[in-house]
Amino acid sequence: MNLSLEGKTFVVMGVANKRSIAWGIAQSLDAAGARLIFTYGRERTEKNVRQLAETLNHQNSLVLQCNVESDEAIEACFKTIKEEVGMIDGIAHCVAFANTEELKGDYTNVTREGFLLAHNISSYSLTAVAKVAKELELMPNGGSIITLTYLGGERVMENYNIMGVAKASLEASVKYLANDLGKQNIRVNAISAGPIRTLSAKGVGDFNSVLKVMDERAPLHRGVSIDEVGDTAYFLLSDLSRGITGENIHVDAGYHVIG
Ligand code: N5H
Repeated sequence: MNLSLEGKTFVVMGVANKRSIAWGIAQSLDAAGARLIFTYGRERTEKNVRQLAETLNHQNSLVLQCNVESDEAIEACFKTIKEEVGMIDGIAHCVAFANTEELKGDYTNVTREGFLLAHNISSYSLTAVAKVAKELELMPNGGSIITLTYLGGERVMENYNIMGVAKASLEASVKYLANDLGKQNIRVNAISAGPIRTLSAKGVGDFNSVLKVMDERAPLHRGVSIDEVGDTAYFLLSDLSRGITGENIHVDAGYHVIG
């Protein structure tokens, strides 16, 4: 089995800065020889993404805006990708959002608007992207799609609240999408990452204590890094994982097996 990703192209959605899990994924794919296309949501992250992309082995990455709240924007973005590169081999979907004020206290504080917003950006966006990739026949030779989730989608984790419910929806979508896209030999999987200090974790009051619990209780007695998630993404996006779809792999130092 060839470990190289040379000659393969992947779309990485959701790099915000050098701490982003998406950036860990990009670095692993780049080290394996892949060509990358980056998409960002907010205008203000474009410069960051371009600067980071310049540090990769593979130069001239395509960097495009993709507002995942809009079907038209997603379609336009992936049409541009098709025009520029013809076909791709996979997508890393690393996008989520919920209102900060709904990520603390009681889950029942969530509003209808906040509930829909979190589901729209954090869950439906995966389905919307998979749908467009299928319709545009972007992966004619088969492919692999991955998304990021967290243990709070499977069980109650303090403060995760609406994001937990959105991740549960995302994880269920992975299974239904795996079943649909399997006909085109496109695999769909999730990585459930342990807590990592990313932009998304910013503003989380007691993040230090969440990390401390990893050191104390996770089977490996430590936290995980973006490059560890990146290497699992590399595996899932490569042919090494060709028999795996609809799966959720925990890259969390084993924390999910602890009661
Ligand atoms: C149990 C926890 C702690 C509670 C933290 C929840 C984090 C949820 C993730 C969402 C995506 C964070 C989020 O949307 C924050 C925004 O309200 C405010 N931030 C922003 O607007 C920044 C600037 C932008 C760029 O952020 C986004 N998302 O676009 C979970 C943690 C132990 C693990 C964790 C941090 C999980 C996770 O899903 O990220």
